[in-house]
Amino acid sequence: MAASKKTFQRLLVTSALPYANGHIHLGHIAGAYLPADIYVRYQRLRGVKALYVGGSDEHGVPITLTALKEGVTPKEVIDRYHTANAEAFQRLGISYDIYGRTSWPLHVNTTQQFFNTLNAAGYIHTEEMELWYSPQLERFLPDRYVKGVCPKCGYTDANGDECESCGAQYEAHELLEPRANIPGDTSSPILRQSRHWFLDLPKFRDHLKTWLDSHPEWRANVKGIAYGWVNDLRTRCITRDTDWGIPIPVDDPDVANKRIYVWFDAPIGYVTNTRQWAIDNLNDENGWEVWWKDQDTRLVHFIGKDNIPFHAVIFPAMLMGQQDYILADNVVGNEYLNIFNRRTGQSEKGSKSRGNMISVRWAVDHLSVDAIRYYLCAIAPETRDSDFDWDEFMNRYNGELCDVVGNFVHRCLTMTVKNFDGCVPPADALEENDRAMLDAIPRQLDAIAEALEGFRFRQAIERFIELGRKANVYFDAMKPWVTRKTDMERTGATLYVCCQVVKALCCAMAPFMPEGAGKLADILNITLPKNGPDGGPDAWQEAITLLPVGSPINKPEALFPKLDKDQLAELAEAHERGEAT
Ligand code: B3M
Ligand code: ZN
Repeated sequence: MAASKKTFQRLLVTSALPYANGHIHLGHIAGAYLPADIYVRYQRLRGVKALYVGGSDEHGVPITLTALKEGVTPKEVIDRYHTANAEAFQRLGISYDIYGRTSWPLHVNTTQQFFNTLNAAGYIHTEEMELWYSPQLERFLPDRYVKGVCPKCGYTDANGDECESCGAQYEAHELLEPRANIPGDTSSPILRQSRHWFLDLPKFRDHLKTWLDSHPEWRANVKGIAYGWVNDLRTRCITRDTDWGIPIPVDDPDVANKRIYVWFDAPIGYVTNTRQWAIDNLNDENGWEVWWKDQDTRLVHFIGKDNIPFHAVIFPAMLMGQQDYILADNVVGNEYLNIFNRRTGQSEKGSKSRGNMISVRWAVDHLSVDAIRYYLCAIAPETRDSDFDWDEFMNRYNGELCDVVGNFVHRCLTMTVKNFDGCVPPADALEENDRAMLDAIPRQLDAIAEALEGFRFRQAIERFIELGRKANVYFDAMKPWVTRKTDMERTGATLYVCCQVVKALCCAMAPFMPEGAGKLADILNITLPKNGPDGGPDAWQEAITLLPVGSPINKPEALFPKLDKDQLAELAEAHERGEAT
């Protein structure tokens, strides 16, 4: 039910563009990045023409506020964190085809084209509005520059026009007890008139509804939020009083100290980055168009839940207004990964001020990439929030990936190398048990594929482990270490079957644990195809073709080294001391 009904020629996957104002952390990864990467790696293995686009979001108040608080320029902030985050993603094996930047000059062009097309078609108009203004700094206080008490729920750290606590949106003047959120500004904000550009979202109501109705297979959280918005569409301000952002491309004296709102330009970054990818890789300025305008392209966005309205309502409306763009076939919205505090025994939100976040750069310095990816996929916050918990990390990684899969692979390959001269043994003596195990391989791979196609990543990785469990049951029942003493033919048949399972495990683990898969492929002397955006052979099909008798097997090394208790305790304590950010 979850997979698309239509068949497509190519697949375009995006992950939300994180603000380049801080280090990417495991909460981000579990939501929008790892699932997308697993999905793309799987599709590439299947030979699908797939392009995975990401990048930094470099505009908006999150950037300028960080710059202000750190006493540096916005440019310094984005350069620092863009570089750091691109590297962190790469170290974690997030396999973008391009990791772009919304500060690229090309992005000004794409964004202004979007704006102009919408404007020419009558979807943009201006309105006068009352906004908070600092008399001391003589500047407007957009978005998070002003804080106050939420008029709906009383939350005391609410933003100028929306409350992060209850989700309410309101007019600036409704905010209670406003105060400037700028170091050194002690004046009381006042309301002042400013003219802004608005996107006429209600004009897209019918089109949005029809499109949402055509996707009953989407996750419930995404549909719920999207329908909520579509049933209550309002015009939306798409400019701000700031000098950091993309200039408004109209001839009007009022645009001078205003820029396009970050949430207008950010999703257009997906298009810009595709354009840049085509220029860099195809040397073709128009090479991007097929990815965004051909009805045979399947577009899938991976995001965290706070980004759902932008990807399931506003950006689609902006695309509809361009006339010739495709719309997303799925918007995979994830819940949050919280942190389990071992001292209090409570789950808590990851937050900068608490210092409880675990950055990717710290994590990859201290843990193996496959261990991180395994655990985060196993607890992915798909339908509800989940907790990062160090004890669970160790138990699941050691108990599942190491003990079930790693151990089976090691036992099988060590015995094969020792007893059969490093070659896949002859299979002359296959019996019913052996055939049943061989038959289970394609069924289990199908089950993994079915879960992945349906964006159920937790289930997919469970089914992968299940193949390992079945293999262990088989191995223990056949007792090759016993039969070895009396019946080499029987032992050979058992290990022949086990080698086939190992080959299937190698392919099936590749989307989740690419490092382990690479090592195992080397041991088995097989190559997993490195398919790119042009597609290629279907390695998933290839995975169920049997390794021929006599194929060479190298001496195995441990794929997934176990974590020990002391090591884990040290990491958990460093995390508690706030050293993992
Ligand atoms: N930068 C918000 C975030 O990082 C925003 C996403 C943009 S996606 C086009 O969650
Ligand atoms: Zn509120």
